Amino acid sequence: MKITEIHIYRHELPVMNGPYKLALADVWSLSTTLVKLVADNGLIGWGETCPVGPTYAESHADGAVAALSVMATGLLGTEVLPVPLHRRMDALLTGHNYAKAAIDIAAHDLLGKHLGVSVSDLLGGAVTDSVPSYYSTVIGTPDETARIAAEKRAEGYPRLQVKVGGRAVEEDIEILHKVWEVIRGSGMRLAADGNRSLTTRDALRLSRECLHIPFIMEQPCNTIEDLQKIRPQVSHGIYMDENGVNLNTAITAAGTGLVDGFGMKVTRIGGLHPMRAFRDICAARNLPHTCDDSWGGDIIAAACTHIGATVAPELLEGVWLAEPYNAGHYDPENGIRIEGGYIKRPQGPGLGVLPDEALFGAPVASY
Ligand code: 0XW
Ligand code: MG
Repeated sequence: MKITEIHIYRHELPVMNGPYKLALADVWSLSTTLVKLVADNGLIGWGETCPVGPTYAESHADGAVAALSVMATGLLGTEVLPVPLHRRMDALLTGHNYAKAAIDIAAHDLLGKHLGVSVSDLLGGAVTDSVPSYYSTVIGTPDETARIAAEKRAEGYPRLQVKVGGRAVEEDIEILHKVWEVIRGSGMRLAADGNRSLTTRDALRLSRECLHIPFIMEQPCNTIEDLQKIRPQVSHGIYMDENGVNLNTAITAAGTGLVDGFGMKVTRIGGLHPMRAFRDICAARNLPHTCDDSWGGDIIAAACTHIGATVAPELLEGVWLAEPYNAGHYDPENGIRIEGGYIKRPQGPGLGVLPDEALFGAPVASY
């Protein structure tokens, strides 16, 4: 099965009850990029990539379209199989994992449809049909964040990620104390995500002044060197998120014991094929991790859910979806939803999601 057509679409995803407020960015609306691959047997596969604004990571919406356009012509005629496809993409363009991921996801969708199996089967096999999610708060006041924590605990979320940073560390410390009062004893796991924003000075204070609260420090500071600096001084576990830009950085972080786990994004690492290798490296070192993406609709949500369903349950920290912030679904019937803190694994071949193409309008580019 070979690629015969590539169509690229742009679609706007306004943030419901926005903004989504991170330490270093407020986002009101996200521009997602969708890829439709058509194969020589007439089958269609969908992929998606949606950076959460231009400052979260080294990725942005226009960059995705540009990178896809650089590769598109050279991908026509390529076998729809992950290994030759990634080799070809790497021969056409260095880096730009987040754009390659959209092609990778569409290829997995196509291949699953072709073979009559789900994407999780392609990735080695699902071990659950009910995939845990987690709730991520926005940067907010201590009382408001504690109220959300109580609400999400009651809804059944097994994990909460509290955003910290971008303000006085005293406020973050207060938030973690208040949230812990609300969730202690419930079994709900807790992460404090600095999204690269804390100085090492403040990260050390956050850990020291919350000694009794068992949270994970997720990407507290900006660089790997910062993480190396605080690592021997903090008593909390550290997860790497934004610094894990490819398999190479993930292998080093896991292999040198720099981190205790990862927040991982399917698109940042280049798609489901490298994500599968990442999953297995983490399993070899007994390291927990998430299977997320930074934003997106039903296509990216299905991709994250399928890979999440294949992770050893004791190592899966959850699959985060932008679904609670999205106004609707691409697939009104089989759209991916979080219910009671868990996501049903999509059924059917491929991703198990069939987008209503009319939503996306005309392609911005076709090859
Ligand atoms: C909570 N997320 C998975 C969604 C936003 O893109 C930020 C991200 C994170 O953990 O950094
Ligand atoms: Mg994070």
